Amino acid sequence: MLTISTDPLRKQQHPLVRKLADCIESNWQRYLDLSPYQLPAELGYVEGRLEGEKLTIENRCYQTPQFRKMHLELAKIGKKIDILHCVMFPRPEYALPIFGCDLVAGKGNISAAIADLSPVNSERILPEAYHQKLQALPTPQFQEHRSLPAWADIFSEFCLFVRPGSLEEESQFLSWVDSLLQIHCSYAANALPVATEQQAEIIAGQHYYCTKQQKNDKTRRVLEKAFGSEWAERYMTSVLFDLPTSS
Ligand code: BLA
Repeated sequence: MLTISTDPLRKQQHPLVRKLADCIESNWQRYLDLSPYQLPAELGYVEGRLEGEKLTIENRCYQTPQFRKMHLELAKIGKKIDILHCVMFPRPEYALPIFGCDLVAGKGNISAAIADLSPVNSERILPEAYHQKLQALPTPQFQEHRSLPAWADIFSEFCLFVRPGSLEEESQFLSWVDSLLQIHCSYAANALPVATEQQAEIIAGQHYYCTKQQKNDKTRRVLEKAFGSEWAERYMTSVLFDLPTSS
């Protein structure tokens, strides 16, 4: 078993970022058989400067028999902003949705908290087992829901995109993500591979997902300002949302 050690950046981050990172990793450890995943050289840990502030990015990346890449990224911009980004990309042999989560925490408040299990089959529907379990969960209650930008047609009907406004709402977001991960990781651990003919459809669905995520200007702008546009393009297409290839 691969043991996950705690990293230094996490200790300095917003409590919800820290708790969410711990929650993600403990679900991964509990349900899945992790091995390391090699990110492109020199992109594991990066530092840049953004408007006089230091931007630090720390990546953790694993793979399992069912997932080609499980990526957890923590970023910090000076003392101002803490970011958690996480995506679990299934291997094309498995008809599984993509788990994705992004949390952007400002000094006093959290400006964006989003989590989803996004279907990538041509019908764009989740497996029935997911549907049943997600529907049975208590609906989380938030004062402020945020509306999705135009590129975000990849998300499921269960996508949660909110601005948590209190500790109570923060812990509701955390437990919602914990439930998504329990449903997803326990199902994936027992999933069977699909027929070879179905893999092209899964690859196409993951391509579509990545292409859309690469259109997130807010993420791109942060990276461009700190590292330049070429670097940002390379990072978004090779670390954050690289396209799957057939195995
Ligand atoms: C929004 N993402 C944002 C915002 C920033 C980042 C600064 C704006 C916050 C706000 O509007 O309040 C920045 N996110 C980053 C950076 C990284 C990152 C720099 O991950 C990485 C280094 N984004 C994802 C994933 C999802 C996602 C996996 O990476 C969803 C599953 C969604 N982020 C997402 C969405 C928005 C966002 C939908 C709002 C975009 C908008 O309103 O235009």
